[in-house]
Amino acid sequence: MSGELFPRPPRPRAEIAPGAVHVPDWLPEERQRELVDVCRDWARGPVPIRHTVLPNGGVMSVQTVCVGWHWQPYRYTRTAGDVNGARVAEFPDWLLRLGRAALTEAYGDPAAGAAYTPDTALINFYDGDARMGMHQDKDEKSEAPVVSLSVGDRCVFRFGGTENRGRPYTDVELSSGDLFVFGGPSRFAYHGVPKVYPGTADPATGMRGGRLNITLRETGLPG
Ligand code: MD3
Ligand code: FE
Repeated sequence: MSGELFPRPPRPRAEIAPGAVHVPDWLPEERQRELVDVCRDWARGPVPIRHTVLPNGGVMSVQTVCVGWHWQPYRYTRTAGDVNGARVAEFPDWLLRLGRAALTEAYGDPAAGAAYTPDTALINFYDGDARMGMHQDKDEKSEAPVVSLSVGDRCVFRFGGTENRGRPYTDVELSSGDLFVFGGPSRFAYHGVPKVYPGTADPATGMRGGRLNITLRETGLPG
């Protein structure tokens, strides 16, 4: 069996703000399935996936596992002192190449792709009730773009300005296989995920429910 009962029409690529490029359906289904498999492995360890605890005592509804460097608010470390103390999994070479290909595709600029050296991946898992509030990502000491890959359930991605978390913002629906790159003036924009649509994933991706988002980043930290 292949194909979908209700195929969705192709969506055009869009630059929603300077440096913020959405490339719908970039990842083929087979590559999505491979990503789901490897994320499932990383979720088991060496540092198991967890709900990140914020300094104010709040607990994120999203579950996160990291590769290359471990992120906790508001720093990157090699070991996960807030989980089990283990060293995070190595950032694999195939993921570096995937990040370069993503940047080349989004910006149409092979030189920008070749210069990109992401050294950490944050893998977020959203069940039906998980959300991510509006925030900036500024724990990285590099201004290099962030590459985002979505797999599984569709969501509303909310993109705002760089000054504050309020309006105006642009809402974009992200679907399984979509690529989004945030560079240049968009790198430090506020953004969030106010809604996930449960049950909208194609089971062929290997997701049994929920949404995965993989972001690739340059930490700017030494080796
Ligand atoms: C814009 N993740 O992990 S991906 C995050 O879908 C995060 O899990 C969301 O926000 C998610 O920090 C959104 C899109 C995204 C990721 C990083 C960005 C947009 C960004 C960094 C700067 C600007
Ligand atoms: Fe973010």
